[in-house]
Amino acid sequence: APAAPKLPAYAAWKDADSLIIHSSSTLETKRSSMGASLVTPAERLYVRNNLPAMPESVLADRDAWQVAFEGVAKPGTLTLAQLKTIDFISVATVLQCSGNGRGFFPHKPSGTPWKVGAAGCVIWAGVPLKSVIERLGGAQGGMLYITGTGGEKLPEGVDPLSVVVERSVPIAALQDAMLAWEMNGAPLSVAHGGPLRLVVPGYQGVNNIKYVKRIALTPSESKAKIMSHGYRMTPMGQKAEPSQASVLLMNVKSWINTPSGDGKLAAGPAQILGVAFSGGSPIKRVEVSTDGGKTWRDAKLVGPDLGPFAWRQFAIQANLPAGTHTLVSRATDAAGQVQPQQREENVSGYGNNSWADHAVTVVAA
Ligand code: MSS
Repeated sequence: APAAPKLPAYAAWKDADSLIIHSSSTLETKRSSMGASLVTPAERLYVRNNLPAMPESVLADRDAWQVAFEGVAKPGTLTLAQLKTIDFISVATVLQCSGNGRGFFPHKPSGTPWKVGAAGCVIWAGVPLKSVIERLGGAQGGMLYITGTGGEKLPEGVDPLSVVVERSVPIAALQDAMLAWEMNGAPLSVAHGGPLRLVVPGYQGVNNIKYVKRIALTPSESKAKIMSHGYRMTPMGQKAEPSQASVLLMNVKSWINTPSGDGKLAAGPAQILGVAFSGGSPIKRVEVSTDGGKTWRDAKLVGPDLGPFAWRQFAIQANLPAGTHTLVSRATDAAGQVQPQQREENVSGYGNNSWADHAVTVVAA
Protein backbone atom coordinates (compact mmCIF):
# COMPACT_ATOMS: atom_id res chain seq x y z
CA ALA A 1 0.00 0.00 0.00
CA PRO A 2 1.25 3.53 -0.73
CA ALA A 3 2.49 5.47 2.32
CA ALA A 4 -0.10 7.76 3.89
CA PRO A 5 0.46 11.33 2.68
CA LYS A 6 2.13 13.58 5.24
CA LEU A 7 1.35 17.12 6.28
CA PRO A 8 3.46 19.71 4.44
CA ALA A 9 6.13 21.43 6.60
CA TYR A 10 4.27 24.77 6.85
CA ALA A 11 1.26 22.91 8.29
CA ALA A 12 3.14 20.25 10.28
CA TRP A 13 1.48 21.56 13.46
CA LYS A 14 -1.98 20.55 12.19
CA ASP A 15 -3.90 17.53 13.44
CA ALA A 16 -3.26 15.03 10.64
CA ASP A 17 -5.92 12.61 11.90
CA SER A 18 -8.68 15.14 11.35
CA LEU A 19 -7.58 16.11 7.84
CA ILE A 20 -7.76 14.64 4.36
CA ILE A 21 -4.39 15.44 2.78
CA HIS A 22 -5.22 15.97 -0.89
CA SER A 23 -1.84 17.56 -1.71
CA SER A 24 0.79 19.78 -0.09
CA SER A 25 -1.40 22.80 -0.79
CA THR A 26 -4.86 21.35 -0.14
CA LEU A 27 -5.90 19.96 3.27
CA GLU A 28 -9.55 19.22 4.03
CA THR A 29 -11.28 18.80 7.40
CA LYS A 30 -13.01 15.42 7.71
CA ARG A 31 -16.77 15.67 8.22
CA SER A 32 -16.31 13.62 11.38
CA SER A 33 -13.73 16.15 12.66
CA MET A 34 -15.78 19.32 12.21
CA GLY A 35 -16.51 19.38 15.93
CA ALA A 36 -19.70 20.61 17.56
CA SER A 37 -18.65 23.73 19.41
CA LEU A 38 -18.94 26.38 16.70
CA VAL A 39 -15.35 27.54 16.27
CA THR A 40 -13.06 25.39 14.12
CA PRO A 41 -9.70 24.83 15.86
CA ALA A 42 -6.78 26.01 13.72
CA GLU A 43 -5.30 22.49 13.91
CA ARG A 44 -8.33 21.18 12.02
CA LEU A 45 -9.01 24.07 9.65
CA TYR A 46 -8.64 23.37 5.93
CA VAL A 47 -5.86 24.91 3.84
CA ARG A 48 -5.87 25.94 0.21
CA ASN A 49 -2.84 27.55 -1.42
CA ASN A 50 -2.78 28.51 -5.09
CA LEU A 51 0.98 29.16 -4.87
CA PRO A 52 3.46 27.60 -2.43
CA ALA A 53 2.93 29.06 1.06
CA MET A 54 5.30 31.86 2.06
CA PRO A 55 8.33 30.81 4.15
CA GLU A 56 8.05 30.78 7.95
CA SER A 57 10.64 33.61 7.99
CA VAL A 58 7.91 36.15 7.13
CA LEU A 59 6.81 35.75 10.75
CA ALA A 60 10.24 36.58 12.22
CA ASP A 61 9.27 40.24 12.63
CA ARG A 62 5.50 40.40 12.24
CA ASP A 63 5.18 44.08 13.08
CA ALA A 64 7.59 45.02 10.29
CA TRP A 65 5.29 43.54 7.59
CA GLN A 66 4.43 46.27 5.08
CA VAL A 67 1.28 46.91 3.10
CA ALA A 68 1.12 49.41 0.22
CA PHE A 69 -2.14 51.35 -0.07
CA GLU A 70 -3.19 52.80 -3.43
CA GLY A 71 -6.27 54.50 -4.83
CA VAL A 72 -6.60 56.63 -1.71
CA ALA A 73 -6.07 60.39 -1.24
CA LYS A 74 -2.72 59.79 0.51
CA PRO A 75 -1.20 56.61 -0.94
CA GLY A 76 1.61 55.05 1.02
CA THR A 77 2.97 52.10 2.92
CA LEU A 78 2.04 51.16 6.47
CA THR A 79 3.64 48.56 8.70
CA LEU A 80 1.63 46.10 10.73
CA ALA A 81 2.81 47.97 13.84
CA GLN A 82 1.24 51.17 12.46
CA LEU A 83 -1.95 49.39 11.37
CA LYS A 84 -2.42 48.12 14.92
CA THR A 85 -2.63 51.71 16.20
CA ILE A 86 -5.43 52.81 13.83
CA ASP A 87 -8.48 50.91 15.05
CA PHE A 88 -9.55 47.42 16.14
CA ILE A 89 -12.24 44.87 15.33
CA SER A 90 -12.88 41.19 16.00
CA VAL A 91 -15.25 39.22 13.76
CA ALA A 92 -16.28 35.59 13.41
CA THR A 93 -16.57 34.41 9.80
CA VAL A 94 -17.04 31.27 7.80
CA LEU A 95 -13.94 30.73 5.70
CA GLN A 96 -14.94 28.51 2.82
CA CYS A 97 -13.24 27.64 -0.45
CA SER A 98 -15.41 28.45 -3.46
CA GLY A 99 -14.77 24.89 -4.59
CA ASN A 100 -16.11 23.33 -1.38
CA GLY A 101 -18.56 20.63 -2.52
CA ARG A 102 -16.81 20.23 -5.89
CA GLY A 103 -16.43 16.54 -5.12
CA PHE A 104 -20.20 16.12 -5.58
CA PHE A 105 -20.32 17.41 -9.17
CA PRO A 106 -20.93 14.44 -11.46
CA HIS A 107 -18.73 15.78 -14.26
CA LYS A 108 -15.64 15.65 -11.97
CA PRO A 109 -14.31 19.17 -12.53
CA SER A 110 -10.55 19.57 -12.36
CA GLY A 111 -9.41 20.86 -8.97
CA THR A 112 -9.59 19.44 -5.48
CA PRO A 113 -12.68 17.21 -5.00
CA TRP A 114 -13.62 18.82 -1.67
CA LYS A 115 -16.73 17.44 0.01
CA VAL A 116 -17.80 19.48 3.07
CA GLY A 117 -14.44 20.16 4.68
CA ALA A 118 -12.99 23.13 2.80
CA ALA A 119 -14.72 25.32 5.35
CA GLY A 120 -14.51 26.38 8.95
CA CYS A 121 -15.78 29.06 11.30
CA VAL A 122 -13.03 31.16 12.86
CA ILE A 123 -12.58 34.37 14.83
CA TRP A 124 -10.34 37.11 13.49
CA ALA A 125 -8.78 40.11 15.18
CA GLY A 126 -7.47 43.05 13.23
CA VAL A 127 -8.26 46.52 11.93
CA PRO A 128 -11.32 47.52 9.90
CA LEU A 129 -10.07 48.32 6.38
CA LYS A 130 -12.49 51.27 6.32
CA SER A 131 -10.62 52.93 9.20
CA VAL A 132 -7.29 52.53 7.41
CA ILE A 133 -8.72 54.02 4.22
CA GLU A 134 -10.11 56.95 6.22
CA ARG A 135 -6.71 57.48 7.82
CA LEU A 136 -5.26 57.69 4.31
CA GLY A 137 -7.70 60.44 3.32
CA GLY A 138 -10.43 58.24 1.88
CA ALA A 139 -10.93 56.72 -1.57
CA GLN A 140 -9.95 58.58 -4.71
CA GLY A 141 -12.92 59.33 -6.97
CA GLY A 142 -14.26 56.63 -9.28
CA MET A 143 -12.97 53.62 -7.34
CA LEU A 144 -15.30 50.62 -7.59
CA TYR A 145 -13.24 47.71 -6.21
CA ILE A 146 -10.98 46.71 -3.36
CA THR A 147 -8.07 44.85 -4.94
CA GLY A 148 -5.86 42.79 -2.62
CA THR A 149 -2.52 41.24 -3.63
CA GLY A 150 -0.83 38.26 -2.01
CA GLY A 151 2.82 38.52 -0.98
CA GLU A 152 4.12 35.28 -2.49
CA LYS A 153 7.34 35.38 -4.46
CA LEU A 154 6.28 34.63 -8.02
CA PRO A 155 7.98 31.97 -10.13
CA GLU A 156 10.39 33.45 -12.66
CA GLY A 157 10.02 33.40 -16.40
CA VAL A 158 6.23 33.59 -16.41
CA ASP A 159 3.85 36.51 -16.81
CA PRO A 160 3.23 37.68 -13.20
CA LEU A 161 -0.45 38.24 -13.99
CA SER A 162 -0.81 34.56 -14.84
CA VAL A 163 0.18 33.47 -11.31
CA VAL A 164 -0.24 36.31 -8.79
CA VAL A 165 -3.00 35.83 -6.22
CA GLU A 166 -4.84 39.11 -6.64
CA ARG A 167 -8.59 39.51 -6.30
CA SER A 168 -11.04 42.38 -6.57
CA VAL A 169 -14.25 42.64 -4.59
CA PRO A 170 -16.89 45.38 -4.95
CA ILE A 171 -16.03 48.48 -2.91
CA ALA A 172 -19.24 47.95 -0.91
CA ALA A 173 -17.29 45.22 0.91
CA LEU A 174 -15.39 48.05 2.64
CA GLN A 175 -18.28 48.01 5.09
CA ASP A 176 -17.03 44.74 6.64
CA ALA A 177 -13.53 44.05 5.26
CA MET A 178 -10.62 43.90 7.68
CA LEU A 179 -6.90 43.27 7.86
CA ALA A 180 -6.42 40.44 10.35
CA TRP A 181 -3.29 39.46 12.27
CA GLU A 182 -4.86 37.00 14.69
CA MET A 183 -7.12 33.94 14.29
CA ASN A 184 -8.83 32.08 17.14
CA GLY A 185 -6.76 33.91 19.72
CA ALA A 186 -3.32 33.23 18.28
CA PRO A 187 -1.05 35.21 15.94
CA LEU A 188 -1.88 34.25 12.35
CA SER A 189 0.08 31.25 11.05
CA VAL A 190 1.72 31.20 7.63
CA ALA A 191 -0.73 28.45 6.64
CA HIS A 192 -3.60 30.91 7.07
CA GLY A 193 -1.91 34.02 5.73
CA GLY A 194 0.22 35.46 8.51
CA PRO A 195 1.46 37.92 9.37
CA LEU A 196 -1.48 39.79 7.82
CA ARG A 197 -4.52 38.77 5.82
CA LEU A 198 -7.37 40.56 4.06
CA VAL A 199 -10.64 39.12 5.39
CA VAL A 200 -13.82 39.91 3.47
CA PRO A 201 -16.68 38.59 5.63
CA GLY A 202 -19.41 36.80 3.68
CA TYR A 203 -17.22 36.30 0.61
CA GLN A 204 -15.88 33.02 -0.80
CA GLY A 205 -12.44 31.92 0.42
CA VAL A 206 -10.36 33.05 -2.53
CA ASN A 207 -11.19 36.69 -1.81
CA ASN A 208 -9.49 36.51 1.59
CA ILE A 209 -5.94 37.34 0.50
CA LYS A 210 -3.17 35.84 2.63
CA TYR A 211 0.10 37.68 3.37
CA VAL A 212 -1.51 40.73 1.87
CA LYS A 213 1.14 43.18 0.63
CA ARG A 214 -0.97 45.63 -1.35
CA ILE A 215 -4.48 47.02 -1.04
CA ALA A 216 -5.60 49.15 -3.95
CA LEU A 217 -8.94 50.84 -4.47
CA THR A 218 -9.34 50.47 -8.20
CA PRO A 219 -11.74 51.60 -10.92
CA SER A 220 -11.77 48.13 -12.50
CA GLU A 221 -11.14 44.49 -11.61
CA SER A 222 -7.62 43.11 -11.41
CA LYS A 223 -6.25 41.79 -14.70
CA ALA A 224 -4.69 38.83 -12.86
CA LYS A 225 -5.77 35.51 -14.35
CA ILE A 226 -7.13 34.31 -10.99
CA MET A 227 -9.61 37.21 -11.28
CA SER A 228 -10.27 37.46 -15.02
CA HIS A 229 -10.59 33.75 -15.85
CA GLY A 230 -10.22 31.84 -12.60
CA TYR A 231 -13.09 31.48 -10.14
CA ARG A 232 -15.81 32.24 -12.69
CA MET A 233 -19.21 30.53 -12.78
CA THR A 234 -18.58 29.22 -16.29
CA PRO A 235 -21.63 27.51 -17.84
CA MET A 236 -21.11 23.91 -18.91
CA GLY A 237 -19.55 23.60 -22.36
CA GLN A 238 -18.15 27.15 -22.32
CA LYS A 239 -14.71 28.64 -21.70
CA ALA A 240 -13.99 30.86 -18.70
CA GLU A 241 -14.15 34.55 -19.43
CA PRO A 242 -14.45 37.83 -17.51
CA SER A 243 -18.14 38.42 -18.37
CA GLN A 244 -19.19 35.38 -16.30
CA ALA A 245 -20.05 35.87 -12.61
CA SER A 246 -17.05 35.79 -10.30
CA VAL A 247 -17.22 33.89 -7.01
CA LEU A 248 -17.99 36.67 -4.55
CA LEU A 249 -20.65 36.39 -1.83
CA MET A 250 -21.26 32.92 -0.41
CA ASN A 251 -24.68 31.36 -0.95
CA VAL A 252 -26.99 29.88 1.70
CA LYS A 253 -25.81 26.43 2.75
CA SER A 254 -25.93 23.83 5.51
CA TRP A 255 -24.86 20.28 6.12
CA ILE A 256 -24.94 17.63 8.82
CA ASN A 257 -21.70 16.69 10.61
CA THR A 258 -23.13 14.32 13.25
CA PRO A 259 -23.67 11.51 12.54
CA SER A 260 -20.95 11.79 9.93
CA GLY A 261 -21.50 8.48 8.19
CA ASP A 262 -18.16 7.21 9.50
CA GLY A 263 -18.12 4.44 12.07
CA LYS A 264 -20.99 2.63 13.75
CA LEU A 265 -24.38 4.11 14.58
CA ALA A 266 -26.60 2.45 17.19
CA ALA A 267 -30.23 2.11 16.09
CA GLY A 268 -32.62 4.24 18.17
CA PRO A 269 -32.57 7.82 19.37
CA ALA A 270 -29.90 9.96 17.73
CA GLN A 271 -28.79 13.56 17.89
CA ILE A 272 -28.37 15.17 14.47
CA LEU A 273 -26.02 18.19 14.43
CA GLY A 274 -24.82 20.46 11.69
CA VAL A 275 -23.91 23.96 10.56
CA ALA A 276 -25.68 26.59 8.43
CA PHE A 277 -24.56 29.93 7.01
CA SER A 278 -25.07 32.40 4.22
CA GLY A 279 -23.13 35.31 2.72
CA GLY A 280 -23.86 37.70 5.55
CA SER A 281 -27.59 37.23 6.04
CA PRO A 282 -28.39 35.56 9.38
CA ILE A 283 -29.71 32.01 9.30
CA LYS A 284 -33.41 32.02 10.14
CA ARG A 285 -34.37 28.40 9.78
CA VAL A 286 -32.90 24.94 9.24
CA GLU A 287 -35.04 21.94 8.34
CA VAL A 288 -33.83 18.36 8.60
CA SER A 289 -35.04 15.26 6.81
CA THR A 290 -34.16 11.69 7.71
CA ASP A 291 -35.76 10.26 4.57
CA GLY A 292 -33.71 11.97 1.90
CA GLY A 293 -35.93 15.03 1.61
CA LYS A 294 -39.43 13.52 1.51
CA THR A 295 -40.47 14.90 4.90
CA TRP A 296 -38.91 17.73 6.90
CA ARG A 297 -38.90 18.96 10.49
CA ASP A 298 -37.53 22.22 11.91
CA ALA A 299 -34.24 21.85 13.78
CA LYS A 300 -33.32 24.06 16.74
CA LEU A 301 -30.67 26.74 16.21
CA VAL A 302 -28.25 26.18 19.09
CA GLY A 303 -24.98 27.49 20.46
CA PRO A 304 -23.61 31.02 20.49
CA ASP A 305 -24.71 33.41 17.73
CA LEU A 306 -21.45 35.01 16.64
CA GLY A 307 -23.11 37.27 14.10
CA PRO A 308 -24.18 37.17 10.46
CA PHE A 309 -20.82 35.99 9.06
CA ALA A 310 -20.38 33.02 11.39
CA TRP A 311 -22.16 29.73 10.96
CA ARG A 312 -25.06 28.73 13.18
CA GLN A 313 -25.24 25.27 14.63
CA PHE A 314 -28.44 23.30 14.50
CA ALA A 315 -29.62 20.22 16.38
CA ILE A 316 -32.57 17.88 16.17
CA GLN A 317 -33.34 14.58 17.83
CA ALA A 318 -34.47 11.72 15.64
CA ASN A 319 -35.29 8.09 15.99
CA LEU A 320 -33.23 6.07 13.54
CA PRO A 321 -34.39 2.46 13.51
CA ALA A 322 -32.14 -0.29 12.18
CA GLY A 323 -31.58 0.27 8.48
CA THR A 324 -30.20 2.84 6.06
CA HIS A 325 -31.14 6.52 6.40
CA THR A 326 -30.40 9.51 4.21
CA LEU A 327 -30.01 12.61 6.37
CA VAL A 328 -30.22 16.05 4.79
CA SER A 329 -30.57 19.64 5.97
CA ARG A 330 -31.94 22.74 4.27
CA ALA A 331 -31.18 26.29 5.46
CA THR A 332 -33.14 29.52 4.95
CA ASP A 333 -31.59 32.93 5.62
CA ALA A 334 -33.20 36.16 6.81
CA ALA A 335 -33.23 37.45 3.22
CA GLY A 336 -35.53 34.53 2.36
CA GLN A 337 -32.97 32.57 0.34
CA VAL A 338 -33.58 28.84 0.63
CA GLN A 339 -30.84 26.28 0.09
CA PRO A 340 -31.72 24.59 -3.23
CA GLN A 341 -32.01 20.88 -3.94
CA GLN A 342 -29.80 21.15 -7.04
CA ARG A 343 -26.33 22.60 -7.46
CA GLU A 344 -25.74 25.25 -10.11
CA GLU A 345 -23.80 23.37 -12.76
CA ASN A 346 -20.57 25.09 -13.77
CA VAL A 347 -17.33 23.93 -15.35
CA SER A 348 -15.04 24.38 -12.34
CA GLY A 349 -17.42 23.17 -9.67
CA TYR A 350 -17.85 26.33 -7.60
CA GLY A 351 -20.59 27.35 -5.19
CA ASN A 352 -22.16 23.96 -4.53
CA ASN A 353 -24.92 24.48 -1.95
CA SER A 354 -27.22 21.63 -3.02
CA TRP A 355 -28.84 20.02 0.01
CA ALA A 356 -29.19 16.74 -1.87
CA ASP A 357 -25.45 16.59 -2.63
CA HIS A 358 -24.55 17.13 1.02
CA ALA A 359 -26.65 14.22 2.31
CA VAL A 360 -25.17 11.82 4.86
CA THR A 361 -26.07 8.17 4.45
CA VAL A 362 -25.98 6.23 7.71
CA VAL A 363 -26.58 2.61 8.53
CA ALA A 364 -28.08 2.15 11.99
CA ALA A 365 -27.69 -1.29 13.54
N1 MSS B 1 -4.15 34.17 -0.61
C1 MSS B 1 -2.92 34.04 -1.13
N2 MSS B 1 -1.99 35.05 -0.96
N3 MSS B 1 -2.52 32.91 -1.76
C2 MSS B 1 -3.43 31.88 -1.98
O1 MSS B 1 -3.04 30.89 -2.58
N4 MSS B 1 -5.72 31.06 -1.69
C3 MSS B 1 -7.09 31.48 -1.55
C4 MSS B 1 -7.29 32.33 -0.28
N5 MSS B 1 -6.30 33.38 -0.20
C5 MSS B 1 -4.76 32.02 -1.49
C6 MSS B 1 -5.07 33.21 -0.77
C7 MSS B 1 -8.09 30.39 -1.52
S1 MSS B 1 -8.63 29.79 -3.03
C8 MSS B 1 -8.73 30.00 -0.39
S2 MSS B 1 -10.04 28.92 -0.42
C9 MSS B 1 -8.33 30.58 0.94
O2 MSS B 1 -7.23 31.47 0.84
C10 MSS B 1 -7.95 29.43 1.87
O3 MSS B 1 -7.63 29.92 3.10
P1 MSS B 1 -6.97 28.95 4.20
O4 MSS B 1 -6.56 29.84 5.31
O5 MSS B 1 -8.10 28.04 4.67
O6 MSS B 1 -5.90 28.14 3.58
MO1 MSS B 1 -10.56 28.69 -2.58
O7 MSS B 1 -11.90 29.78 -2.98
